[in-house]
Amino acid sequence: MSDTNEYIPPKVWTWNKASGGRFANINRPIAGPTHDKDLPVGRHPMQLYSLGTPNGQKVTIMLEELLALGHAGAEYDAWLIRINEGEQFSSGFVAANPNSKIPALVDRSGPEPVRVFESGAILMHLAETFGAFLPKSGPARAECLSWLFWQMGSAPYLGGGLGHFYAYAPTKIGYAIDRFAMETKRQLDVLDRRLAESAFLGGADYTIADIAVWPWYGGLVKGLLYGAGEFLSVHEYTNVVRWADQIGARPAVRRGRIVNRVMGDPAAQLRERHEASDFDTKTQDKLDAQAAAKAGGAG
Ligand SMILES: N[C@@H](CCC(=O)N[C@@H](CS)C(=O)NCC(=O)O)C(=O)O
Repeated sequence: MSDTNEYIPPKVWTWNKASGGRFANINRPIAGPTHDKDLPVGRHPMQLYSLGTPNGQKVTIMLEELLALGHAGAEYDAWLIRINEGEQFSSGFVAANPNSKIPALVDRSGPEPVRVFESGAILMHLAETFGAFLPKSGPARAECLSWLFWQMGSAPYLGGGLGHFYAYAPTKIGYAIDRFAMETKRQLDVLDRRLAESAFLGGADYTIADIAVWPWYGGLVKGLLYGAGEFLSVHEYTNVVRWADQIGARPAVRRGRIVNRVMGDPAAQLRERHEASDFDTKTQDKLDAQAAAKAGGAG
């Protein structure tokens, strides 16, 4: 039986701006800046340009973990990049990340600013700079890096595959959803088996591998991604759930995961972070209350 909606690819693909779906307005087949605008620079050594998505959360969690260990050099300004408004295509952002995706870090601790893009590279840069959350050598380092790069290669199937076709695509395509649900469940099983034999992904210690994987797969098993928890029977991955809860309870993770967030509970949104005290005074619920009090006072 032939599908009347079947897509027959043309000989040469051309850009159809009306392809629809969430994010259609920012997708384009070319790189480079769309407009001239410099990035802001704050006073701290680390300047982060990001958004509180799973990829962004990895870096803010890492920075908060480093600060919790007492590394003052990890003090940071976290500037908000609204990707749905195309801010990743400014000339300043493209200079920090030619791939126009959050997160992008500019390390200003040395004589010249150093740009670092790709969240895995940023985690490694910070881990090596501060000598933390990455074993220095041997099998433990190899295991940590293996799981770090596993995340980099695997999460696009979860986000760009399952998440896109299950939650965002303008039509539900059974073939695509089935394909990526199968792969996502296989990945969850990979993690579940590893976490049955080991406390953390790299071994006995918490490392950048956990920091990279947690926002994606920890979020998924806690039912926080794409409304797909029941669909994927995530409760079956009991070792991943145990690990996700353990990491989610860490104070630095509780701070890092709300930085640059613009959606959800206003109490869990710290849209920009410039000082440690911002967690107490500048979450969105507090800013809204201040604005309401001011408006009430003025009226
Ligand atoms: N492999 C990249 C992925 C980064 C990424 O996909 N970022 C998304 C948000 S989570 C983004 O900036 N999208 C904007 C766009 O595609 O224009 C990393 O790990 O840093």
